[in-house]
Amino acid sequence: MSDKSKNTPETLEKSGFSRRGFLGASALTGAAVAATAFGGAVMSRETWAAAVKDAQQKIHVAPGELDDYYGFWSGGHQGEVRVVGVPSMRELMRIPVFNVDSATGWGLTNESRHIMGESAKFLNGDCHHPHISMTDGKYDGKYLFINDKANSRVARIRLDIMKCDKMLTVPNVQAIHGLRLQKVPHTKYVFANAEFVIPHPNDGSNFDLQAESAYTMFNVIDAEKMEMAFQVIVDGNLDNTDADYTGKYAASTCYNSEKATDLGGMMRNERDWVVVYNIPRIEAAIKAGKFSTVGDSKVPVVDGRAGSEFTRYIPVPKNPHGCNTSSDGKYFIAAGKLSPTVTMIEIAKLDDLFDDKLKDPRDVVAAEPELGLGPLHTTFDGRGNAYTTLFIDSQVVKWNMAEAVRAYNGEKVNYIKQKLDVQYQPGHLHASLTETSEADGKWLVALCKFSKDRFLPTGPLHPENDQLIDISGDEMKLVHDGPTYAEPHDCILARRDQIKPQKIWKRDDPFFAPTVERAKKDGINLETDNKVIRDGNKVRVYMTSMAPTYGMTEFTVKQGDEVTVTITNIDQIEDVSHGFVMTNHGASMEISPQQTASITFTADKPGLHWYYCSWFCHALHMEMVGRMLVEPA
Ligand code: K7E
Ligand code: CUA
Ligand code: CA
Repeated sequence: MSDKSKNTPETLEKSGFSRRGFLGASALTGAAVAATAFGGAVMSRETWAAAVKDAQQKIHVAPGELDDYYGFWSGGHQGEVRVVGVPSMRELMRIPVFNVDSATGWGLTNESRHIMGESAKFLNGDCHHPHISMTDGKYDGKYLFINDKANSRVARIRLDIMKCDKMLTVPNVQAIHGLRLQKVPHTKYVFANAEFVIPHPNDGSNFDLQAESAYTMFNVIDAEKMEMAFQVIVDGNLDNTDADYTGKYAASTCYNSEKATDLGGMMRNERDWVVVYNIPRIEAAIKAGKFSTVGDSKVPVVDGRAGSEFTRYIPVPKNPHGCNTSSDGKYFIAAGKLSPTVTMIEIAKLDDLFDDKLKDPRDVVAAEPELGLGPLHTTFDGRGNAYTTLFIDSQVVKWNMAEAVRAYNGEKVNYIKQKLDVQYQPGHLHASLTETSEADGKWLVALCKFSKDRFLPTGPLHPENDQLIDISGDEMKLVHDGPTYAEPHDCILARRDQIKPQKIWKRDDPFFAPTVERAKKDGINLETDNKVIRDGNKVRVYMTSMAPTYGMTEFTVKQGDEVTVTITNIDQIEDVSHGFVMTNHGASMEISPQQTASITFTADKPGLHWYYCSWFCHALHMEMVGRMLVEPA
C-alpha cells in the first residue's frame, strides 16, 4: 500500500528530484509517472528513469500504428462525445451531440436539427454516461447512448457513422443523470435516472417537495425506437444506475432519501438506499393495462414507491453514488460517498427479496468493505478484483471481491490489494470491457476532476486529468496523464474489433433521408442536378460537390428569401470531406464522401456573398468557392 505522505511532488522535489530537470531528461511522461506510480517509496533516479521508460513503451503506439481500444469519452457540460484511442490516449474524433459544432454544422444543419427535434432550441447540454449497446452481455458495437442532465435528454450515437442519430427528451422529469443499458439478452432498454424530485403537476400550483405528489421517476426507453417504454415513480431521488446479467433487474442509488432541499437535509439520514426494479413484473403490469399516465404524456407510468411489487429498497450508507454491476454478474456495488464503504448487493438473492422470502432487505448485502474516503465508482478486471475511486483520498483502491465477502463473514483477510495515488480527486474510473462479461483487465482510466500542477498553467480554468493505468499485472501502474477539456465525466472502452465504422456514407443512409425526401418532391436527382427551386420566398439550392469544385458556383436570390442549400458530395474517395460556409450568414457544414447535407439561412443582406469549402480537400481547396447574388427587395 502506498503512503501518500511520502510521494507528493513536494517531497520528491525535496529529495533531489527536480521535476523540470526530469522532464528535460525524459520528454514524454515525466511528471506523470514521477510522483506516485510505482508504490510509495521515493525511488532513485535510475529506478525512476527505468520506470518511465517502461511506461512509455506500454502506451507507445508508433506513428502509423493503431490503438487496441476505442474509448468514448463524455464531454460533460461541453456537450459532445470524444473518441479516444487507448492506450495512446490520442483524441481521434469528436461527436457533437448536445452542443453546437461549427466544423460539422451539428445544431445548424437541417439534418441535425431534425434529429434534435424540439430540443434543437437548446444550445447546451451536460452529458455524463456513455454506454455501448450489448448482446448477450458483450458490446455489439451498434450504438452508444448518452444522457443530458442539463435538458433531460437521452441521445443515441450510431457507431457505424459516429454521429448522433436520435435524441429524446424524457417527459415530466428533470435532469437525466445515471444511464445504463440492458445487457442481456440484448439492449432492448435504456435505463435512465431522473435525478431531481419535482411537484406533479409542475405548473406552479404546488412547490412542496414533501407532498406525495412530488416525486421523480426511473425512465425506461426503447433502445431501437428511441421512444419512452415506461416510467417508474420512486421514493427519494435517483443518482446512478446499472443493470444485471440476467435481464431481470436494474438498480439505482438514491442520495436524497430525505427529499431535502438543502445540504444538511440531504445528509440527515445515516442510510439512504439502492432501489432495485423488477423489469418483468413492470412489463407484465403494463401489458395487463395496470398503469397510469402523468400530465399530457401517454407514457405508461407505474408507482414503484415503498410497498410496491415492482421495487425493493435496500438501505445502504450514506449518500451513495456509483452503482456498478460486477463483470462476473454477481453484485450491484453501491459506492458510499459519505461513508468509506461500498455495499455489495448479491443479485442471486434478489428473487427471494421480491418473493418476500427475505424479510430484511439488508439480507441481500453480501459485504460492505471499507475502502477509504469518498468512494465514488467501481470497475472490474475480470479476475475477481474491483477498483474503486476514492475522491477525498485521491486514490484508486484495488480490492478483491471474494475476500471482501469472507471478511464480512468474520474471517480475518485483507481484501485491499493496493492503493494508487492519482492526480487528483477522481470521479469515474473505467477498466477495459468492464461492463461486459469479457472484462479483460488490461487498462484502467481514472477520470480526475483536478489537475492542479500536472500541466503547463492555462489560467484560472485548469484541464482535467484522465490518467491511464496499466492493470494487467499484480500491481496497478500509472502510465499516462491525459489533460482534457471540461468535463470528461465518464468513458467507456471497447476492443477495436468490436466497432466497425463505415469508410464513406451510403447513399440510402437514414441520417439524411428527410433531405433526400425533400429533393425527391422537388424532382431533383441529388447526385447529378445543380438547380435552384423557388417556392414563394423559400429558395432551395441543390448542388453537388467534387474536389475542388461545387456543382454550382453562382446562384441568385432575392433579399429576404429563406435559402436552403443542399449539397451532395459525389466524391467516393475516403477522407475527401468538403464543407460549405456562406460568409457572414452563420452557415457552416460538413459534407463527407457520398453524404447529403443541407442548411437554411435568410438572405437578409443584398449584394454578393462568397461561399467556400471549409474542409481541406484538395490542393485547390482555397479555390473551391462560389457566390450568392442577393438582389435588393
Ligand atoms: Cu457519473 Cu458525477 Cu454524473 Cu459520478 S456521476 S463522478
Ligand atoms: Cu472542398 Cu475543401
Ligand atoms: Ca442522504
